[in-house]
Amino acid sequence: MKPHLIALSYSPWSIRAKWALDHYGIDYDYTQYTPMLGEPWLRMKTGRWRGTATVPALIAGSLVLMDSFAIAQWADEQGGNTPLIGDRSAQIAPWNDRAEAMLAAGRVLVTAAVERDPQAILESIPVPLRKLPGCIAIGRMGARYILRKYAIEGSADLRIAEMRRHAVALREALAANGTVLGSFSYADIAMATSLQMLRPPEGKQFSLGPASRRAWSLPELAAEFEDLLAWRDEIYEQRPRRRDR
Ligand SMILES: N[C@@H](CCC(=O)N[C@@H](CS)C(=O)NCC(=O)O)C(=O)O
Repeated sequence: MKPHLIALSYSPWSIRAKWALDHYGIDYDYTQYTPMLGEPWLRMKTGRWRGTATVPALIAGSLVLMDSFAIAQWADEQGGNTPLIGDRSAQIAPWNDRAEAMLAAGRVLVTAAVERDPQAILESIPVPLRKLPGCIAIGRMGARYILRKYAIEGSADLRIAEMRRHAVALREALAANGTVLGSFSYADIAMATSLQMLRPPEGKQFSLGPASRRAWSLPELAAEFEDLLAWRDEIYEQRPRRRDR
């Protein structure tokens, strides 16, 4: 039986997992997850009845992985292409932590921006449900649900400062090596996907409506780190994923 990936097509965590699976040419069944409404189903599929349930989630036989880095490590073990992790796990893990911190800070800002914008809420609702009466109110509940589920301490300024700190570290690593660790690895994938919080990539590999695109943008940070966004866009282009779903 094929592995089954449950993911959110536009979410950077899910993009990392898909990127790793696609790098090794691993075929998998895919289910698009709906935040909040889909959670009981996600818990049932994964057996994760307690604690936080997140996507991406990969089910491969009796194995259930609910973390993008764990999914990438599993994909790496399957082999079939130049390793993204291989024996560099110890060097990659701190970059994965940086990427997580950047995304956690950015998620609060992005979700708050979506919650304020009815058009962005509408774009986040699965197409077949968009005509239902009250769908914007349900979507807004979904955004508030995410804000509560992933609440972190501190002001918006502190979050921006946190993101800036990691972006500066990335800039220094790239200046020294061209890639985060000297040759392309999962550290590049983790950091490149985190830059989505500054400005999402363009192009047909990445479909996001105009209001969502606005919500997913921090113009000041983006202007400060145009060099990193150009690096991100280049590796997205050079290393296209097989699917955007
Ligand atoms: N450490 C996890 C974090 C994943 C995560 O935060 N996923 C969020 C993305 S916003 C999610 O599942 N959101 C939907 C929800 O919580 O309903 C990973 O790397 O996979």
